Amino acid sequence: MRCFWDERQRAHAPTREFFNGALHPAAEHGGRVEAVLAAIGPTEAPADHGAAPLLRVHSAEYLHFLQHAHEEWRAAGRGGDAFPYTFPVVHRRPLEFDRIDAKLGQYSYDTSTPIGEGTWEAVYWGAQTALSALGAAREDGKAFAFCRPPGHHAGRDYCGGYSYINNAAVAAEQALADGCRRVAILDVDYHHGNGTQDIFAGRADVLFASLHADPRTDYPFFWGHADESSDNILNLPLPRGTEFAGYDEVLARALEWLGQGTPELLIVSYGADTYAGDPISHFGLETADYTRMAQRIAGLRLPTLIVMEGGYAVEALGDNVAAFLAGF
Ligand code: OKP
Ligand code: ZN
Repeated sequence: MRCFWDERQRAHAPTREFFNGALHPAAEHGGRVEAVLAAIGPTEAPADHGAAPLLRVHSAEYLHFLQHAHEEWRAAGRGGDAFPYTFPVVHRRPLEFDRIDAKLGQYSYDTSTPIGEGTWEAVYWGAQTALSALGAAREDGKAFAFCRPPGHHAGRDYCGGYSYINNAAVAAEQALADGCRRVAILDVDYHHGNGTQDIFAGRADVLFASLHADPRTDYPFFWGHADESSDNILNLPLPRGTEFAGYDEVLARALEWLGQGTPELLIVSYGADTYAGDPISHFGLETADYTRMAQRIAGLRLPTLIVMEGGYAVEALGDNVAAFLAGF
C-alpha cells in the first residue's frame, strides 16, 4: 500500500500537556514518528494542494489564528508552547480580540493541545499528506496517510485533543468536491471523533460511524454518547476493558450501517490507542487484532483512505500500524 508522510510534520513538538492539575509529558510526541516510519517502509511526500482544501472544513479566522498564534504568544513575552486558560463555555460568539490569551480560549476547548512554533507547519503538511493519500486511494483502491498530530477532535473553528486540522474531514470534503457522491467515515480511534461529528452533523453526503470509549468515563466526555446518533451519525460507545471479540461485533454493525448508506469512498480514522498497552486508554486489543479489524473493514469493498489518528504505546505502535495495513 502506498504510504504518505511529510517530514515537516515533525515541526510540531509539544513537550507538555495539562491535566489532573499538573503538567505531564506530552503523549503525542515525536517518538511516535520513528515508531511508525520504521514499520511502514518507504513513504511518499505529498504535493502542496494549497489552503483551499483546508478552507472547505475550517474557518479562515481559525486558520489565521493557528498560523499566527505562536508568534503572538512570543510577542506577548511568553516562552514555550502557547496554552489557553479561559474558555467561552457560555455563548461563544465571534468576538474579535487582540490579546492572545483570549484568542487561545476562543479557538480551543482543552489544555491538551498546545500551539508551538512549528505547529502550523506540521498541521498544514499533515493535511496535504491526507490529500495526496486520497488521490492514491482513489487510483489504487487504498492508501495510508501518516498524519500527526491527529485531527479528529478538531472542528470547523477549534482545536482540542491534540488535533488542529481535521485531516479526515479535509480529505472527505476534497473527495466530494472531486465528484464523489457520498463518503463514509469510520472512526476506530479509542476516543470519540467529536470534531469530525460536529463538522458533518446533518449532512446527507457524509456518514460518520465511531466506535470509542464511553464518554461517560473517557475523554472527550461531552460528545460521543449513543443518543447523539442521527440520520448520518452512528455513535457506538464501548466500556473500558473492551477486547477484540466484543469490539468486532460492534464493528460489524457499524460497517453494515455504513454500507447501507451506499458510500463511494471510505475514510478510516485509525487510532492504535485501542491497544491493550496504550498509556492513556483502556481497551484490550492486541497487535494481531488490528489485522482482523482491517480485514473486516476491507469487506466493505470500497476505495479506502486510512488516516492516522492516535496511538501512544510507542514500543508497539509500529507493529500495530503495520498489522492494520497488512489486513487491507
Ligand atoms: C487524542 B486522540 C490524558 C488527558 C488528555 C487528551 C486525549 C486526546 C486523544 N489523560 N486527554 O484521539 O488519540
Ligand atoms: Zn485517541
